[in-house]
Amino acid sequence: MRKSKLSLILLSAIIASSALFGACKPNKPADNPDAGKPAVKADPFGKYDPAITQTSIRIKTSWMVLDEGDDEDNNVWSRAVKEHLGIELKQLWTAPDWGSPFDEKVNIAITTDNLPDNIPVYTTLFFRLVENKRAADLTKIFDEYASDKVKAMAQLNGGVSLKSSTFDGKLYGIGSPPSNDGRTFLWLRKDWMDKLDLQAPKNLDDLFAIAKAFATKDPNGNGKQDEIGLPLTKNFFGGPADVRNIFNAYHLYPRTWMEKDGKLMRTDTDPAMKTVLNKLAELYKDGVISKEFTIKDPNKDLEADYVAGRVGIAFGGANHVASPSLKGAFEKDGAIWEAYDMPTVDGKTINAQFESRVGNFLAASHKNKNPEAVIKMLNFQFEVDAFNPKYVKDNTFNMSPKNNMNFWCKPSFGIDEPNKGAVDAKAVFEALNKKDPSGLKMSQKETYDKIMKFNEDPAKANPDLWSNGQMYKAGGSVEMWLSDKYKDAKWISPAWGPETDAWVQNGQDLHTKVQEHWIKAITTGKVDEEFDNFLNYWKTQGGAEATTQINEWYSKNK
Ligand SMILES: [Ca+2]
Repeated sequence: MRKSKLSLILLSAIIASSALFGACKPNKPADNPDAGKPAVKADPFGKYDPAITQTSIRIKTSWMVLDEGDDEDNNVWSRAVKEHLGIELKQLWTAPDWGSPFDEKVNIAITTDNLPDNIPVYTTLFFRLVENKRAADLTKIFDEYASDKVKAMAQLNGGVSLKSSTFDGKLYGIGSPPSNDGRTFLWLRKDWMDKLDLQAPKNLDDLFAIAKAFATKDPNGNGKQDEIGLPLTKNFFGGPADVRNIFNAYHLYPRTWMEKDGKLMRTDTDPAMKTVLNKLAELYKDGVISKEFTIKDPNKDLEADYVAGRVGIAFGGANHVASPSLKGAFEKDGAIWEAYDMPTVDGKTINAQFESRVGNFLAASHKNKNPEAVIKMLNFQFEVDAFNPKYVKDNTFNMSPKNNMNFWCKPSFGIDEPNKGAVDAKAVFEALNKKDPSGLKMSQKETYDKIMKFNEDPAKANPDLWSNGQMYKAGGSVEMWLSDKYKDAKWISPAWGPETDAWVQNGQDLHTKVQEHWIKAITTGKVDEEFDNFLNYWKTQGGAEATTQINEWYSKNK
């Protein structure tokens, strides 16, 4: 990357002077008493002596209670950065919630140029900081001071962390990339499959045949046709039966932007979507999709249907078997859930769909005399989050022994290693295979212990132990999740940039409109007509403008 070359050329003069002069001032080697001396290597974990002060800001809601005697300026995190980095971390102010109180305070601080040294903010606020020239240039500082862990995080998802924080070639912050390690599996009730003599689905038609058998052959054995074949909700996404998997099985990625012929296009306007809508309309007509899906509560009602033993198909992550719906069905209806590879339209491996837009950013004030301290605190936070034994002896950085949520006091709140889930699962899975938990972190050891307990007597296991046992058994969802065939099976939206004005204005409405149009298409079967209606709405109600604007951005930021 260009910053690496630049920093090599400018190394000696700049390292020595950056701590003395604010980042806003030009570096003038002639004024620098250290100029000409050998460069001191930047230490990502070096302790300031004497200690320096860094101010910050944080959200502090009424329910973010700390142990008695602790407060926002004196807590497990502030004491640790003092001890290990020589940084006195002081909160300039707190806000009682995300959104309006926090945003207003940051906006005022931007206007009056009265920002803290360490600035953890989210999207719009970060862009405003940069526009108003309140953020320190971290280009060289990041290169020199960011730890390997922080740099690895910054490379995820095509380097979106730094790309999103770079303006005119200069780095003004660090973004937390969205996670891309999750993966949705097809979950089926194995007890129903066995009862109806059904085999694991090899292709999509097999899956739809299973759904039809579940809906029509009374697998719950109550003599009534009360089962739901393919669960669907009026929200389509989220909840125990996220339908995204069906679209992804056709290599379609709804509700985001994709590249077509070198330009960005809203995926929902792709006529290929009609293939899936036609299939869903057919399943609705055949009674495989419940006629009540448009009126039921997407979460509460569907969960009740699972628990009551009326649903045998679910879509969710490797841990979905531990969700209230699936675990509840085990507990109340004896459901045995197994994870399966989701079949696809052409037999190719399914790609998991991920967004690329960064939500949370960390910046340093342009007035911060030690902008590298912001990076050092982030380095430290990543070590603690990885349970580095040099800094971490117990779980108190997360939860106090009195069960208070200490993690709210993280100096760079919102910036996290996004793919912790797979890292934890892999550690536990490998420890189980080796029968050696000695290398596990505390939270991982808890999971390990549950599975060992489950293995002692699976027949007597409670639902919590059972669901963990299902996940971690040989050939279970965790092993599938970590398998090589899924390593690169990801689809990441190319639209990593900020939202456009047109989208801010009309995006929510267009989003809602997609749902309305899908519901109409599925329930009436008039897919072509409804799709054209939607396209017309899209073109005239802000969608065309949003497409033009995002492509203006894309042409400069591909
Ligand atoms: Ca029945």
